[in-house]
Amino acid sequence: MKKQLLPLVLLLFTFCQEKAAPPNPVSPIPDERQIAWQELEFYGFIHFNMNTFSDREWGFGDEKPEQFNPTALDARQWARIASEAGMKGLIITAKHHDGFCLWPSAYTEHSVKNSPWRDGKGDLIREFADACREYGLKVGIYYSPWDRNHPDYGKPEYITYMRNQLTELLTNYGDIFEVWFDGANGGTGWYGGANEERKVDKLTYYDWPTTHQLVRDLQPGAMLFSDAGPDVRWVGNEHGFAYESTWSNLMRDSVYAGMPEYSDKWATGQENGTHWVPAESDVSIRPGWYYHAYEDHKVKTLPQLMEIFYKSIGRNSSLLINFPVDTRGLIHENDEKAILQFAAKVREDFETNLAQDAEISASLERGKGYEAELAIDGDYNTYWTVPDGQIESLLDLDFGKEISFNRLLLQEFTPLGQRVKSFSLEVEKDGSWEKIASGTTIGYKRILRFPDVNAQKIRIRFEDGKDIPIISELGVYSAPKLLLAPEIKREKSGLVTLVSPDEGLEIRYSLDGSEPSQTYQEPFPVEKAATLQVLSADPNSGQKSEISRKDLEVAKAKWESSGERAIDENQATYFTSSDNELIVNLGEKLTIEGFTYLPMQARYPSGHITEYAFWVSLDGKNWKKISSGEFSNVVNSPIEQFIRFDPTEAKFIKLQALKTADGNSATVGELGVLTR
Ligand code: FUL
Repeated sequence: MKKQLLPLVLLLFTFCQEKAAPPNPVSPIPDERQIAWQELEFYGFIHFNMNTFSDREWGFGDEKPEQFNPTALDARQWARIASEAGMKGLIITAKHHDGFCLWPSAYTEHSVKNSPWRDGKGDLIREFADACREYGLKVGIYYSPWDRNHPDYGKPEYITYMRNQLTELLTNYGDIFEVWFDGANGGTGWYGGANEERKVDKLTYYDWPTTHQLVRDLQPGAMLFSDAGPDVRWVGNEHGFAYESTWSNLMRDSVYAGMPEYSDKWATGQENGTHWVPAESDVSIRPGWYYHAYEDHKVKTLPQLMEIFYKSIGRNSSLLINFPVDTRGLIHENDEKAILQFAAKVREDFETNLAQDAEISASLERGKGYEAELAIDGDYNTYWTVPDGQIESLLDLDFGKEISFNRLLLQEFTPLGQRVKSFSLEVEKDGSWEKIASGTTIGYKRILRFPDVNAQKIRIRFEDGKDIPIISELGVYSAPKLLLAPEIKREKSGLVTLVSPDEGLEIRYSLDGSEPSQTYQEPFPVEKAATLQVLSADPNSGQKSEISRKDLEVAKAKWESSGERAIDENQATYFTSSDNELIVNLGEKLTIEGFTYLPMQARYPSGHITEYAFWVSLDGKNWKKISSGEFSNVVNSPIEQFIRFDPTEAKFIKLQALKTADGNSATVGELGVLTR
């Protein structure tokens, strides 16, 4: 009888045991506002304003309100796409550097009220806020401190103007979740007709403490963004990449918005940072922040977007992806497709947390209320931790059988501060532990990617930290491979490299237009014209990507020209011709049936050829004109142009620019010939 009672008594004892003492926070710690914001993780930017119509990135300030005229504006379309993509909010450029206001501000004539849009009766911030709320999205405001339109910019009067406008924006449109102050400011501008350069002291001119207090008074829940926070900081680049080690702690008093050394010195955050100012990674889905038709073919690819996801959200940062809304007032079809594919792939990668079915145990436990199980209960607010002083500790998972996985996700309980400085992942192999991946900081969320590994037992080793680890959640996932065709690269010599979209895939190719069957091992030379077909295959599932085809031309190995950068097979470089000609010695006599012209692909295009003549020669002295005409839509769509003509022999070729789009010297991204 006694024997039977003992376990019961013990059980009762454990049950009645008091929760162990909670761990002490490690400062700095986030405030309530920051804790709530942290959960959003992913939200969107809308760059839509005067620049959309002037086709610029930074308007000068001399634009006219009449230019602002979207033909089919629908803020509900933006909100629908953002919410389908899993974004939790949107931030709009209420006023950018050119000073035009998307709302009918009482303090300026330079706004929608003097534009033809909605007969001057429209209020885009109202339409935007209503659409966001309809789709359950939070509403954010970008307001440029720099104003290249305003006559008073640089004087104290302008600060009053800025605060008046902020008061309008933060009073009339309901709750605002983030106010975005751009660090880019001061410089040349129109300034009411003065047309001059106005430098400001970025540290003192705006009297930030007073402006911040105004935002606090009007919108107590809003996060204040700038390079220096105070609530959320810029990640220091516009690629959407946080750092291997990303601290939410920042030496906030050493930093101010727009300081030149910010990116190199401060953007990573600091282990001993004095204030909690987490990072936000901002990036546009196209090269530009604003819409330019000439970037329609440059929307980020799925592999690029996934890289951004893992290097931002996966590295203790929030992610802010920008849509350059087009002149219709809509998110372009290409951008919508890209963001929805991205969202689907993120969902797929994190569909099943394999850790949730595992047996979890810890080398150490703090006591009741802090058990290892709490790291896999799906509740961020409960956590596993250890007794004080035990910084080095282990979490073990046993899946019950061998499983395959390639992602590890960890979350610290940040309300008690960021702690972990290094950790590693080990798997059990024949009774001993083998390290397969490691990381430094964790913070709110850290995701490690590694090649597929099979194991029944894994161990997470917390090696070093500012204090004991406090782990809210842990996830183990098997992300399906990114089954896209490999990228094809070719050098001037003819050497072809195939780049896999993901780890662990097999790549196959063929050179005669047949089904790709040859396994790719290393770069291979292709000197003659050939039809290259490639695909990726997942050896585990047997699934294959679609086939991608590229018609390769004669290699440019023997080609010589003073415009080397136009024949180097590198799309990122270009040649500028002072005499509007490009002559190439092909190094051998070829029968050609046409040529190709790739306009320069750099961010700010110049010298796109719109009218051309094409010449051939056998000796480089006597030239024969073979073709002339126009590259019709090259400004809006600078994709490769194909011109065909009757077969002709050539040892030298000459591309002559008869006209360029902007009158500048002709530029050539790449010149090629067609022999088939
Ligand atoms: C930068 C600005 O200058 C760009 O135009 C854009 O608004 C980006 C988000 O921030 O600093």
